[in-house]
Amino acid sequence: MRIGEVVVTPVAFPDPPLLNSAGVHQPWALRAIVELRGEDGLVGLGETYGDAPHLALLRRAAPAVTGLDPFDTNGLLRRIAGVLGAADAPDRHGLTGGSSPTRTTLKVLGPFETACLDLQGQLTGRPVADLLGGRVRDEVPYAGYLFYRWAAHPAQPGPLPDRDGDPFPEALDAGGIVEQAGQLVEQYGFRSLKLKGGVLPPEEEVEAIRELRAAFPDHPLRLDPNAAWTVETSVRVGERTEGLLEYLEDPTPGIAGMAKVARRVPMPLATNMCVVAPEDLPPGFGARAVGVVLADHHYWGGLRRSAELAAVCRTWGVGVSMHSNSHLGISLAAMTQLGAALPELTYAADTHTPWQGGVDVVAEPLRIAGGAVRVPDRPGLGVRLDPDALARLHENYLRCGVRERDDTAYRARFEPGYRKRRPRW
Ligand code: GKR
Ligand code: MG
Repeated sequence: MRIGEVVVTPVAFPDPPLLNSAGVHQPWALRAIVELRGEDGLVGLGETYGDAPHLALLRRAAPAVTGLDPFDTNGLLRRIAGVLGAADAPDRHGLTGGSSPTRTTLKVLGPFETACLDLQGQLTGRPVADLLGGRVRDEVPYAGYLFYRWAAHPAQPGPLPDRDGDPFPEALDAGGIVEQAGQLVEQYGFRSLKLKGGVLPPEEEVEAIRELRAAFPDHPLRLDPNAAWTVETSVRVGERTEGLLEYLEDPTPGIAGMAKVARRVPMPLATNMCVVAPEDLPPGFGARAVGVVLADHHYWGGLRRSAELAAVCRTWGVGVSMHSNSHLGISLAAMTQLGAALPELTYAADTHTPWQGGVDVVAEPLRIAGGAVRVPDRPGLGVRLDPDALARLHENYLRCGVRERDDTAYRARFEPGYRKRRPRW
């Protein structure tokens, strides 16, 4: 079977005003949905970032994928690398590290590789987890992802999403975060919690962790300020949260800074910012900068390369967790298939799913219950596209006016003078 047609569709879906060290989420999150249509009617699915520069590269790569055998993922990389050359799409918000031609190629490869594996699974009648070595678990645990947030997006020109899909109130202090955690734990059964930090002065975020610990004594906790702190601040927070955190994620920018912090804090440091591509592995691991890497098939070049990353981590005695950005159900299915097959995944994976208010492009999205997603037995990724939903979300994209994620510029519209500073404290 050959891939007969490649369709890349940008979509937009409502996103609440979640705060982070770069600013605040815009009202619409962007994704691109990749369909590899086989000559025999089968469709392989992939999901990735929808920002304009990335979208342009996906569209540049798409014709090169036509005619390919979906089992030939080495050929897929050759073809994509061939058409991209030294293209380098910027990572303006910088929440997943910087960019380079290698990173750009792997980021473009990701959704096509995932869609090829979906096709391979459908052709062989096996779930993708089987193609990745077989299941080591039947359900993949996810962490409840806590965000400081505004109550609602401020009034502004242009269409705003309906607030009905967003049942969460404002959270701008420790009390608000504990309340939000309660809501998420009750609704989804999460058994681990991650707080997105880098928003308030560090002492206030330490206080939120203390209150979370008091309210949820058995939940492993993590704190991720996205490199908002200096080395000294990171060390101080590390000391004050001793015994409270399973890991501290990206407290400070860069491998060198992370290595300095790692030597002085009691808990492992995790990252989705300083070790984000193969070229970062020798310096990052050599410097002992991190104890946990958050794998992410969207920028590590797909599911098999993420499994390879996990194997490298095992060799170095580095733990594996999983990173997420605002996403839909194809990504959740891909993360679940990967998580099912990774013996090295010993932490609950991140997901933004609860923030998407049930909006999706797949017909029957996988559900989080008891803090985990049951791995589907169906062939491939185990989800199929809902064409009407895809059309609606594409219509959102056409109407919403957002073409690139820029949390900093969006926040500055309401707080003139706001700018991203890393480190800030
Ligand atoms: O959605 O605001 C967000 C997150 O901060 C995201 O962009 C990060 O990439 O979740 C991510 C992380 O763990 O750093
Ligand atoms: Mg992170």
